[in-house]
Amino acid sequence: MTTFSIEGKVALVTGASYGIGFAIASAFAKGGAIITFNDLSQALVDKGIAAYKAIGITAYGYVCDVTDEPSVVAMIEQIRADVGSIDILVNNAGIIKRTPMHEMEAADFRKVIDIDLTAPFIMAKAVLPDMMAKRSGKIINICSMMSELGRETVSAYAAAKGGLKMLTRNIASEYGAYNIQCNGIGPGYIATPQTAPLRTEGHPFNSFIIAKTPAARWGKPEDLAGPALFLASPASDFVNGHVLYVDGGILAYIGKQPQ
Ligand code: NAP
Ligand code: GCO
Repeated sequence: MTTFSIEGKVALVTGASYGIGFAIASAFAKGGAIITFNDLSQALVDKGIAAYKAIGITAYGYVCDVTDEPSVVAMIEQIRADVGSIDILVNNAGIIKRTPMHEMEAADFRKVIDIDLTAPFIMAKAVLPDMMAKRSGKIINICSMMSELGRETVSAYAAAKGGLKMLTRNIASEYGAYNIQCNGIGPGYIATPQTAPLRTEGHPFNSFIIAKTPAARWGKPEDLAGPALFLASPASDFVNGHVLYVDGGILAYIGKQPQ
């Protein structure tokens, strides 16, 4: 079914050596896309390439800090030379710092904003010219429950992910006329290294999230593959500026009453 086909498309998934990015890039590869990804060190890029190879995927890896605009521009140029211009960009790379706001250093707040919000701007700005020339492109920003909700200790992350939702809507507004669609994916609570501290045995957050999720489980990175494939394919050519929440129903649910 060509509607969902991304056969031959060039996809760049940032921060995709593991975690959610790896799951999305793997799904794209199985859909016939050419996979490119970046990470902060050659060691992690090599680890990622080996992980993709272990599941039968030839991935192209690049060392690039997504906050470093000259490095991003150089990476995009290298990808264009290696495999072609980028058709699908997934802004996945991100960090979180969990600190009570009144104790958070401004430098730490700025670092989260830089990686989780400014970097998606830098990445999208770098790929837009080729997409505009081709009059086709897909940009997918990995947002969060914190694009809609707050909680203790994640002020910087919520501010960044809330901003990323609006950056998504603005890219959709400004570039829709070029047949470029920009949408977000808002994962719920997913079992990855980023949430590992919240999933330790007996951690109260563990049972809290289970009670807040109708699906009564943590999400898996693979739960995001289908939604990402939809937003990367022609099936979503008239979907623009939308954040697709893949959260097991958290945002719809008041939470299970204590037994
Ligand atoms: P993760 O396990 O922490 O992986 C994050 C990835 O981003 C790592 O590969 C990391 O590389 C990379 N990265 C960080 N800073 C970077 C930079 N400056 N330049 C290039 N790469 C960088 O995170 P995850 O759980 O897979 O989450 C991926 C995305 O989904 C993030 O945007 C996160 O905010 C979002 N998200 C996660 C959840 C969840 O529950 N897990 C839910 C909603 C949204 P290094 O290993 O080198 O640091
Ligand atoms: C946290 C978690 C969340 C998840 C995700 C939820 O500390 O609350 O890390 O922020 O990572 O963003 O959608």
